[in-house]
Amino acid sequence: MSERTLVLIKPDAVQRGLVGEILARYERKNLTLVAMDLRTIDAAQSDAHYAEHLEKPFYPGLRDFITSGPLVALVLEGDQAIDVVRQMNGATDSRTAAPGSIRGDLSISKSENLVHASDSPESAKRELSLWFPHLA
Ligand code: FUP
Repeated sequence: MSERTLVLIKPDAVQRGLVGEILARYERKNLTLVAMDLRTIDAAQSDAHYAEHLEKPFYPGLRDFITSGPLVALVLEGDQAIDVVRQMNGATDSRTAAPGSIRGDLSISKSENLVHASDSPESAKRELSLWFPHLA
């Protein structure tokens, strides 16, 4: 079943010049690029996006990081795109993420882990309306 998922190519990836590499992987997988925007977000957008993490001890650092510079927000579409993109991104902690995944190949950090992707249909719906409210 075709799905849409919200992906962020995070500020560390932009800063390291990895946007092209990461985007190319999603394109080669034959996911459809529905929307793409380079933007720098403020603390309010971070709080809304990471609502489930607001009280976590790592959140202040995460908010500083995600607001530290431009990121690229994407909407990707394809058959089971939510799970497919999560697999391509790899485990949250890049140090243990599988080789072949974006995090496993390109990052060695648990916090600066290059990418975000929606983790369920419910998250995708919420995140798509938060980041791209003009899309249906
Ligand atoms: P993920 O769904 O893989 O992006 O991971 P989570 O929703 O669990 O965490 C969101 C972000 O918080 C991660 F991308 C990195 C950051 N994080 C930390 O910095 N430290 C932690 O201990 C856990 C998560």
